[in-house]
Amino acid sequence: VTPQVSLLLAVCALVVACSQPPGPPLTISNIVVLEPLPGSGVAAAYLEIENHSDQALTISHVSSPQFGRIEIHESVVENDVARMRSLPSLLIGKQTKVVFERGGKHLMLFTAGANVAVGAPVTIEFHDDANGLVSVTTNVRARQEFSE
Ligand SMILES: [Cu+2]
Repeated sequence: VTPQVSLLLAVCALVVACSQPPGPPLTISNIVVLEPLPGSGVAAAYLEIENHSDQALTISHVSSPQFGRIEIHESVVENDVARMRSLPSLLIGKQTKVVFERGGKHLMLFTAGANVAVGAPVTIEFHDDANGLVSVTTNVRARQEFSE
């Protein structure tokens, strides 16, 4: 192999590496789904969602086979009173991570199915406005287990 050929091979390897399809544009991590409040069928979830792409993405809809409806909520303090408001969608800037945590953004999961209990699997599906879908499955956690 001449030096020219090996240089050419090295360049090809670089080009291949760069042209490989990127990973998924959206990833979900550190997801925690807390058991529904007793008798309410309403659960909360916390997570991190990251947009690895070079374009902003909008989460337009969140769903789950185990719940009737999921809303994106944000806790805000107005006149010293903590309130939650529902966000119709969530814009995630390019190369940006959004954290859902206590006292901030969270998912509110309504109308839990009969199988939703501590330890049971729950799948949550995040739909973006570019027809993307990211699905993540985790097990329901006990509230006391997660309290600080
Ligand atoms: Cu809420």
